[in-house]
Amino acid sequence: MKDAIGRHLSYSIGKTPGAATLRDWRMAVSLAIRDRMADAWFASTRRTYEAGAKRVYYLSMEFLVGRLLEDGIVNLRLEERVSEALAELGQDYAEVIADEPDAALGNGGLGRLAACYLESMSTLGCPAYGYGIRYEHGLFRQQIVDGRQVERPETWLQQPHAWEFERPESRYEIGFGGSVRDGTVWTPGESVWAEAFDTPVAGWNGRWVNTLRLWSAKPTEPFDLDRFNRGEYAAAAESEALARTISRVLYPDDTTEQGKELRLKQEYFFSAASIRDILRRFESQFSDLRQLPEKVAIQLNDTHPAIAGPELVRLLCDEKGLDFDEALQIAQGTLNYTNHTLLPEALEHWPEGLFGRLLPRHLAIIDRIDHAHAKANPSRTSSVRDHGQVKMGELSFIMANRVNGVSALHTELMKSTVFAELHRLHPERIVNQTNGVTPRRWLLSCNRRLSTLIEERLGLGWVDDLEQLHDLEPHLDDPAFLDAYAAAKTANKADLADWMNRTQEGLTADPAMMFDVQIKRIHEYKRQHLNILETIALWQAMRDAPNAGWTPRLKLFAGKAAPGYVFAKEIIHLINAVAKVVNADKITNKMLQVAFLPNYNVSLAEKLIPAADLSEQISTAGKEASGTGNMKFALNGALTIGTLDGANVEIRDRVGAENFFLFGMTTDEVDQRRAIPDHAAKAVEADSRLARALAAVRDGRFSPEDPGLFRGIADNISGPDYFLVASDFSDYWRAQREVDGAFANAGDWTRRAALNTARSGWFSSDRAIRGYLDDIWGAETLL
Ligand code: GPV
Repeated sequence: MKDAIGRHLSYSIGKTPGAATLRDWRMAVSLAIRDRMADAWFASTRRTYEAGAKRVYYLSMEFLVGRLLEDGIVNLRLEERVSEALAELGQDYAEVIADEPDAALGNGGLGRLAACYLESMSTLGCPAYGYGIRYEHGLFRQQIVDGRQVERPETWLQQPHAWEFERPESRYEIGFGGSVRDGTVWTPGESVWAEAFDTPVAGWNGRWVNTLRLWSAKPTEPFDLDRFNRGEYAAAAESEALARTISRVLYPDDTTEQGKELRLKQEYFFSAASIRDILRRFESQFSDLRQLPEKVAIQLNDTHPAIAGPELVRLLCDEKGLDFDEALQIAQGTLNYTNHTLLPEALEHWPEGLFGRLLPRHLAIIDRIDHAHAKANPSRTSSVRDHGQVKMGELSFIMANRVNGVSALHTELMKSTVFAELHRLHPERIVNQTNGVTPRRWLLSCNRRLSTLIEERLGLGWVDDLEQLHDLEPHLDDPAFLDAYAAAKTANKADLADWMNRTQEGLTADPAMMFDVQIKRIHEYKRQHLNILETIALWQAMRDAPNAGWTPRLKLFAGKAAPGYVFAKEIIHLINAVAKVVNADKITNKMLQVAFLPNYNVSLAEKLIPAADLSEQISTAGKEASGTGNMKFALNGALTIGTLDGANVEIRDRVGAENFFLFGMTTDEVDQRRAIPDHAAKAVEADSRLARALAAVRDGRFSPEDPGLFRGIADNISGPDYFLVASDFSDYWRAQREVDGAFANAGDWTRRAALNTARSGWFSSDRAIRGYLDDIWGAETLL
C-alpha cells in the first residue's frame, strides 16, 4: 500500500513526498484504491457478458454520492493497511479522508437514495449501471450571513477528480428542436455531444464493481476560428459555451417544480444518451430487439428521465424499423417508474408549446402512445396531455411495466389519489418498495464506535445481512453492553460538541444535553417551523420556571432552502435569530441551546447522525413520501419523535411503539381538519403556549432591530396554515415533554436506543434492492 501510494505520488501526481500537499496525498491514495477496484470491475463485466445476464439501468437526474475515498477503503477492507501506510508516510488518515470535497450531484433524499442503491447493487452482484449527468457545479454551497442563507457556487470539479475515467469514444450526438418531415424524419435544429465519464462503484468486500456513467455536454462544432482570428474572442467561444451549459449546474430544487427550458434539455440530454448506450450494448450481445425486456430493465428515478420512454419508442421505430405497436410493447416491457412525491407542485408537466418546439417528434409519439392506451382502455377519462400541458407522471405510468412508491403509506396514497384512475385500469402495476439505506456508509463507516461494539458482539455478518442486528437483543440484558453502547454515543456527541463549539459562534454545546436533531431540506411540509415554535415555547416555559427540573437540550438544525423559496429562507432566518437570543440567555442557556449548522451535505450528515439522541421526523401526515434520514437515525440509535408519515409508520412498527414518540394527526385527520374554517386560529386560541410563542415571533422578540421581520411566518401559522403547524402543536408539545421524561432515565433511554439499532435491519438498501430485483426487474444476481 505504501509503495502504491508512493508510486502514484511520483508518477501520477508528479510530486516528491517533501513537496506534496494534503490534496496530492489524497489524490495518490485515491488512485491507489481505484487501482484495486479495476480487476473486479473487469471481472464483473466479463461475468455479465458470459452469463448473458439481464442488466439493470438506473436512470437518475441525481446521484448524491458524497465522498468516495472512505467508501472505497471500507468496502475493499483496506482500512488498516491504508492508515498504517499513511502513518509511515507521515500523513494523518482522517485528514486525508476529510480533504475530499463532496460530490453533491443531488438535492436530497432522491439523489442519496440513488447512491445507496448503486452501492447495494454492487454488494449483491446485480449487473447494473447508474446513468446521470456530470454536473460541473453540484448543489450550491450554503453560507449563513447575518442569519440568512446565501448561495455560493459549488466547485467540486475545479480540482482534479480521482475517481472517474473519461471515455471520449463513448459519445452520442443529442439533437434539439428543428422539424419533422414525412411524419418520422426528425432533423434537429441544434445538437451537442454527450460524452461519458465512468466511476467504478465497489460493493462490500470488493467482490463486484458496477459503473456510474455520467454524461458531460460538449459542443459538436469546434470554436469559430475565423471569428477568433478577427479578434472576436468572446463570440468565437459562444456556441461552445452554450453547449456546455447543459451539464453546467444541478437545479437546486427539491420536491418543487422547475419548469425551465434548460431543465427539459438536461432531462432529454441524459435520457437520450443513456437509451442509446443501452441499445448499443444490447445489440453488441444480442440480435433480436424483441428480447429487450428479457435482457434489460430500466428504472426511471421519478419522472425526470420520463422522456426515455418516447425516446426508446422513437429509436425502435424511426431508426430500427420496428412498427409502432411492437416498439411500444418492447418499451413498456423494459421500463419501470418510481414515484417519490404526491405534492402537486412537484409533479412534472411541460407546456406543450415548449415541448413541441424542443422535441417535436417526441410530442407526436406521446400522442400516439396516449391514443393507443385510450383505445385499449375505453373507460379512461384522463389523458397525458391536459390543459396545454404534457404530464410526465401519467406518461411514465402508461409506459411502465411496474410503478412503485417508496413506503407502504405512500404507495397506498398513490393508488387512492394521483394515480387512482390508472390504478383502476391496471391494478397489478403499482407495487411498493420501501426505501433503504446502505449500512456500509450509514453505520459501519460513519459510526466506528458503534460498529466496533457490534463487531465485538456479532462479528461482521450484519454488514451485508443487516437483519442480523436482531442478534443484539439478547445482549441488552448485559449491563456491560448497555454501558458500552451509551459510552459510544457520548463519545460521538463529545466529538461533535468540540467541533461545534470551535466553529459556531455563541454556541455552548455540552454532550450531557439531549442532542435533538432535524436535518433535511427546508420545506413547509417538513415543518422546521413547528420545531422552532416548540423551541420558543420551551424557552418561555423555562424562563417562567427555571428550577422546574428541565431536561437540558441542544436543538440542532441543518438544511438548504431552494434559492427561490422565500418562506423556507425566512424559516432559516428565524431559527438563527432564535438561536442568537436563546443561546445568550443567562437564565436558560445551560438548559437550552439552539444551532443552525451551515451547508448541510452528506459529510455533515455522517457527523451528526451518530451523535443524535432524538430524530425529528415531523412532516404533515401524507406529505413525506418516505424519508431515509429517519432510517439512518434509528439505525444509529436515536429515538424518533414523529408523525404517522412515510416510512415512519414502518419504523415504528419495527422498533416498537414504546421506543418511538408518536404525535400528530393521521393522513385522514389532516384532510378533515383542513376542511374546518379557521382551523389554525381555533388551534391557537386553544393553546396558550402556542399563542405566546407566536406572539413573540410576531412582535419582534427575535428581531428587535426590525420587529416586523418574522410577522409573515406567524401570520401564516395562525392564518392559512396549509401544513397544520398550529393544529399539531399541542400534541407535539406533549410528546416532547414525554421525551424529556424518558431521557432523564438514562439507563432506560440507552436500552430503547439500542433496540432501535437492533430492530432497524430491515431498512437496509440491500433488502430494498432485493425487492426491486424480485418484484420489478426480474433480474438475477451473479454473486
Ligand atoms: I420528487 N424526494 C426528493 O428528495 N426530491 C425530489 O425531487 C422528490 C422526492 C424525496 C422524498 O421527498 C422523500 O420522502 C423520499 O424519501 C426520497 O425522495 C427518496 O424516495
